[in-house]
Amino acid sequence: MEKVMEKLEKAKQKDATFDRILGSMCTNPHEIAKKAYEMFIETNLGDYELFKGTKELEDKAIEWIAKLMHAPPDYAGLLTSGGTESNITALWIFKKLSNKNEIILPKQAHFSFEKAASLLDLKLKVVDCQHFMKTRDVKKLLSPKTACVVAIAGNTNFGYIDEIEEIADLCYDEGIFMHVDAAFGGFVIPFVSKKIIDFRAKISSISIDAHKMGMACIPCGFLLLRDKKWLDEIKVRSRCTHTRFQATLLGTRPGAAAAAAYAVMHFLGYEGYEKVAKRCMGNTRWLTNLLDKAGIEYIEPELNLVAIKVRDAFSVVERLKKRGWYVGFDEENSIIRIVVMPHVSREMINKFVEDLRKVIK
Ligand code: 0PR
Repeated sequence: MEKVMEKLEKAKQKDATFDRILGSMCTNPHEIAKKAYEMFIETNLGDYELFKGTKELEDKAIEWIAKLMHAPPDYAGLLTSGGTESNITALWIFKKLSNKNEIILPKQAHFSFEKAASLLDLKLKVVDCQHFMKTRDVKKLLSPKTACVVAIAGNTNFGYIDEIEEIADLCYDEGIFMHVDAAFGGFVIPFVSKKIIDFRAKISSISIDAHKMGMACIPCGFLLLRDKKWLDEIKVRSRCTHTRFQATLLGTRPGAAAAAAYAVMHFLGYEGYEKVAKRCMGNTRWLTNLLDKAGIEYIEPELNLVAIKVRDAFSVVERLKKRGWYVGFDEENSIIRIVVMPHVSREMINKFVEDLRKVIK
């Protein structure tokens, strides 16, 4: 046992730690989430007849997020392994319900939609927008084959929010499904923005990740659907489990993730998350103030994500790495991306900007 533990320690030492990670949408899970995860480590929600208590925690976590997203009475919620699974599942359902295969989505959409397209044989019609998607551009791409429009609430590169309310109205009028990817923004926007991204708009579904700004444990996301009947499209009889049906992409699913999400949601409450989101926004302004002072250009942030304009993003990333910093980047837009997650302190930001100045001079 000691020998293996030593090997584990050695491997762990090679990993980056969050005190140097600035480009990730993941963060250190909340202490209570870690405790809950450990406590439920062996449970499997793929066969919840065996784990009724864990299933209750999953249902309560889904209820918590459904309330935050103003879900209607007939909603259905799934706990997933994250944004990718949620996005794939939504498109899977909407393709089946509509019997159509075209998806309209913004250029900034996450690459998980490419995976969905490849798996589900969908045609992606990409809206060529700069930072976020506008209703008038969606209109131009609508066709009788459109199954669903995807809009992003907090996109991966800029943290911008598409025109969700207006696009939802358009989709509703045209009888088209609309999915919102709020994997990143779902735990921030309700607390720091007046924009409506949830079921108060005429959206069909929304995905929100608890393993990002929700501070739960990996893997944990949620998919909410306006109508629970839609789940029938993906329901299969499970012949070997004690549970008779499954309506999830995954079979065996970690109950520990549900317990961790439940624990942190009920420990922090909506007020606790509001504090976290506001602190992250305050730290984002701290970062942009320092960038202003240093004369470094950036794209005005809408959420806790700053896209810094640099000349050669790839080489800036490499030089920052040599100084121990991990940032995100997008070569096409020539930006490096800083996600001001809960673990990103003002002290980290101060040190980082000092190093960034040296690197780009
Ligand atoms: N939707 C949006 C808007 C996202 O930003 C992401 C992930 C997803 C969906 C997919 O979520 P899952 O990875 O949970 O399936 N966006 C980043 C990415 O993978 C997050 C990221 C980046 C996380 C770097 C960690 C990291 O080290 O591109």
